[in-house]
Amino acid sequence: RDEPLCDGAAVLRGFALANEPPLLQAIDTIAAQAPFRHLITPGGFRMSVGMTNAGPLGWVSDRRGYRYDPIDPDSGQPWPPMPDVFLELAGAAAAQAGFSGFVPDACLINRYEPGTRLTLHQDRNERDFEQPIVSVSLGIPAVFLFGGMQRTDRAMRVPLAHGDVVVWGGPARLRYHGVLPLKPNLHQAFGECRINLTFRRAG
Ligand code: MD5
Ligand code: FE
Repeated sequence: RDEPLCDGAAVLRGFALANEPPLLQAIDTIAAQAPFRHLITPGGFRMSVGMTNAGPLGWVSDRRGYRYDPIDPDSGQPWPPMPDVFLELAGAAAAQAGFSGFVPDACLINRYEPGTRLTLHQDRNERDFEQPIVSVSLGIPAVFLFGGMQRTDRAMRVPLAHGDVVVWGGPARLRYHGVLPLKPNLHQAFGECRINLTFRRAG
């Protein structure tokens, strides 16, 4: 069931399926305290992906740059706590892919609606690139772009469906990646959206 994508990256198909109800419930609780919002990039563009966070650190972007912040800038309060079901899922997925002892301190929650995309980028705001990143796809399917170490390297297209978990570590950790514009679709529990949980050890 596990598909190695390349050295350091593995797709665990359906790994999160058994946890669908508690994950959905936890996302609703987090979004009630820290609603999804469209952040502004340092270049002044509004991101089409809606974002919120859970855990000690949250990823934020504004005209000053990208960073992790313990405080939600919209509320002035700490981000909602990381639910146990998140910690357990991320730790179990990382361990299955060969990264035991993964304890994330940040969960970025990305909400994609039809037409929403994420342009090619690298994740490099974290302190320790030896730590893997665990990504959980929920809701309507998406096509993930998995590129190389340079933006212009040819990207693989990886379809990701509800319940799929990807672990990015080792040499895959700093590869360029993105998400193609989401096609209109409907998921019975998540509606017209794709939710991605991105677990990181940021601090
Ligand atoms: C998503 N989110 O589907 C993805 C999942 C983000 C983001 O990219 O920055 O919010 S995480 C995918 C990822 C992370 C780290 C490395 C690699 C992919 N990679 O080497 O391809 O919303
Ligand atoms: Fe990323």
